[in-house]
Amino acid sequence: MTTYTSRRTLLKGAGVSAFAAALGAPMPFSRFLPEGLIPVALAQSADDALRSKPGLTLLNDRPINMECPPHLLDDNVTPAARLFVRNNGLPPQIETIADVDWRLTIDGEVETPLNLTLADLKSKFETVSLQLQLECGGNGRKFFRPGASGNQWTFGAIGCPEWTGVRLRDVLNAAGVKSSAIYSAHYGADTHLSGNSKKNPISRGVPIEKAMDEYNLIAWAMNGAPLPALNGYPLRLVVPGWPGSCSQKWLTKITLRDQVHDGAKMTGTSYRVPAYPVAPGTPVPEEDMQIIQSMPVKSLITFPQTGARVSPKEIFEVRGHAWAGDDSISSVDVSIDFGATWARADLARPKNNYAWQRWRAAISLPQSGYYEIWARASDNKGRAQPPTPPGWNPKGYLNNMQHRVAIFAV
Ligand SMILES: Nc1nc2c(c(=O)[nH]1)N[C@H]1C(S)=C(S)[C@@H](COP(=O)(O)O)O[C@H]1N2
Ligand SMILES: [Mo]
Repeated sequence: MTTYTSRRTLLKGAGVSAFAAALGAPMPFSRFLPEGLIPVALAQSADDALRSKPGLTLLNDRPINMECPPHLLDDNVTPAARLFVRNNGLPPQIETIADVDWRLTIDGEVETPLNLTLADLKSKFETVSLQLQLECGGNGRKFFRPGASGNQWTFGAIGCPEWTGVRLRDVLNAAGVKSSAIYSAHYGADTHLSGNSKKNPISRGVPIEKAMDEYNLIAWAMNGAPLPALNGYPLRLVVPGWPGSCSQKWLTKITLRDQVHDGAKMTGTSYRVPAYPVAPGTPVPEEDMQIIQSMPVKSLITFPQTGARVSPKEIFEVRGHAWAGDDSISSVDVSIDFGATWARADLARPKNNYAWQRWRAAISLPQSGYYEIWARASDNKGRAQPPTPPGWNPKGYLNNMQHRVAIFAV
């Protein structure tokens, strides 16, 4: 058979088998699919994604990446429709997922490898519900100078829903963690953008001490309902406090390893930052990059919405959330004068460890004009949010600068 398509543009050999698996159907003409083209049926349309999460901002459609504007994150418990989406590949098509066939494998440095159904997870382990923050390591990337490639997240790659599942620790203990286990490796059912079934879109892990933290969940529900398709249906990890990338979606396997995991997005500049401060734009040798662990102290102003109008001297409430990775919040302060003076906000206790904390302050503006409200959270280790992006790094991670909203007194 002859074709007019240059062979150079065709996927090599076994390349597209992952597409066929995700489609649930063979692709008789797969050898002619030009490299870089994603089957239409798998490239979930941006319209569908936005319909399932109205009001979110689409940053990329292949793969789908969406963030939530801060004023839509005002709920104490983030609704599923407001939780951001960070996809590195193509999610499994929800129509092709049969819950009864879903398996979670636990293997590697364990006494007894496990192969668990969803029913096994629900019946053999204690079910727990926890409100846990999930934030992308690249949240705030847009504000670094020089900029970094990748999704240009502003403030909205964060959410704090209530998750239901079983403790990762309980499942690992059931398999029997060997003393040789030092790191976890997480695998999901999504497909690499190339369609190459040998490549994972992302496979990250955490040191065994973090993996055994009692707050990590293998979750099947968010806010009492099955996980949304875009957020990992039917099963995902939630490893709160660390970059969201540790929380594998569409979870199929956890391998315990006797070395630091080297899966996709564990090496190079992925989720790693220089071990020492560098001047913006400096090339950093790979051996000087270290894996991000806890996310830094941060806060959002969720009310009022930026651009709001109030009357001079009118007393109104400002509120938002604050969180601090593995740590907790000690105080939140607000300013209406570009940080010259600060007033202490009321701070609520978190629902549980790793849940964000609600803060509120009553303020007024002295006379008509333009103001900004700034919020600054401090953590229990005495670290506070800076007014501008901190520690430049090649991929633009860990930007915990203060959130500012514009406000007019008229
Ligand atoms: N299987 C899989 N898991 C994944 C990802 C992915 O692309 N594939 N993205 C990770 C990243 S980078 C983040 S920030 C979180 C985002 O979770 P969410 O999309 O539910 O908000 O999922 C993580 N888990
Ligand atoms: Mo992420």
